[in-house]
Amino acid sequence: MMGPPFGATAKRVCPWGLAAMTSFPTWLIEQLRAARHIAILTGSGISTESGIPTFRDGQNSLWKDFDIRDYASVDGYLRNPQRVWDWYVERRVQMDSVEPNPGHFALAQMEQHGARVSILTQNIDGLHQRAGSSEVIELHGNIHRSRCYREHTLVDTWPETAERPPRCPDCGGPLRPDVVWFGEMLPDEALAAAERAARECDLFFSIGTSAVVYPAAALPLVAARRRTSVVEVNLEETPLTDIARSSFQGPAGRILPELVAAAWPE
Ligand code: BJW
Repeated sequence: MMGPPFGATAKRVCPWGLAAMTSFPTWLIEQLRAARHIAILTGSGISTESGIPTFRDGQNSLWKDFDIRDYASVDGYLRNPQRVWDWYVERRVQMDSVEPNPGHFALAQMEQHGARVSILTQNIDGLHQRAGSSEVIELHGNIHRSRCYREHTLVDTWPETAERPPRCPDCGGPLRPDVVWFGEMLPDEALAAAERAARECDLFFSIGTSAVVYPAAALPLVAARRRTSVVEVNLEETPLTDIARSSFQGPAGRILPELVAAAWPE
């Protein structure tokens, strides 16, 4: 599906306090119904209605209380591996205690209408898989796995030992969560698959991400450069809003089920 030329879109921004039901432009409903491949970039904003905090925005965000350099960087880990390990254990327990929300389920439902749906997620919580999405590309890892800091060997669980972090069963090196910190490369295969999806899809969504962390933030631009329509769902404007063909301002857990219902009424 082709959108209007990059940068020359007539924008429809729907401020969230105003309408009880979102109204969607006809072109979007038509493209959703006709799409053969939909690519969807998600960020922490889609999981926040499940009870998981975002990183940067607002009163409940993680980095209001924690310094990113201490927790999401190799330097922070090397300075205090136990502090970082304990923080991730706490977050993993919290992520395991919540459920996918209507936003996750709406994206999983999109698959039931014939299109391939590639979820390109920056989230490490596994909620898309739990909601039933079948193609989930994890760009920043998954909190349910750990790996050896020294040899990168993957360990499928988080061993419970008195020592924190625990030791790698193979080489005795310290374990770390299998997530991507600042300054680290994203997993090659995941990034290549996400870039391919952004290039090849005929409709692209960016949902619940501030769109400031690269290279994930470049994925919508890959799609837009090929004149694929980019649609954003977020509580607020982001650097992507000007590039998106439509930007819907409101909670993903409300807007996405409304969009699916508008495209495929029962
Ligand atoms: C709702 C909502 C609701 C709320 N409904 N919406 C090019 C240019 C500039 C910099 C760089 C560049 N290339 C690389 C860099 C450096 C760096 C980077 O991007 N820095 C920028 C911040 C300046 N990138 C990297 O280091 C990456 N590695 C890399 O590029 O390697 C190559 C390289 C190496 C060395 C040098 C140069 C290149 C790695 C990035 C790893 C990010 N890791 C984290 C932590 C993961 C593990 C963990 O969870 O602990 O990933 S950081 C954090 O940010 C996390 C997230 O996945 C990521 C994105 O955040 P997200 O999800 O967008 O959250 P927020 O809080 O920012 O936004 C939430 C949004 O939701 C808001 O907009 C709300 O409004 C909205 N929202 N409720 C809808 N209900």
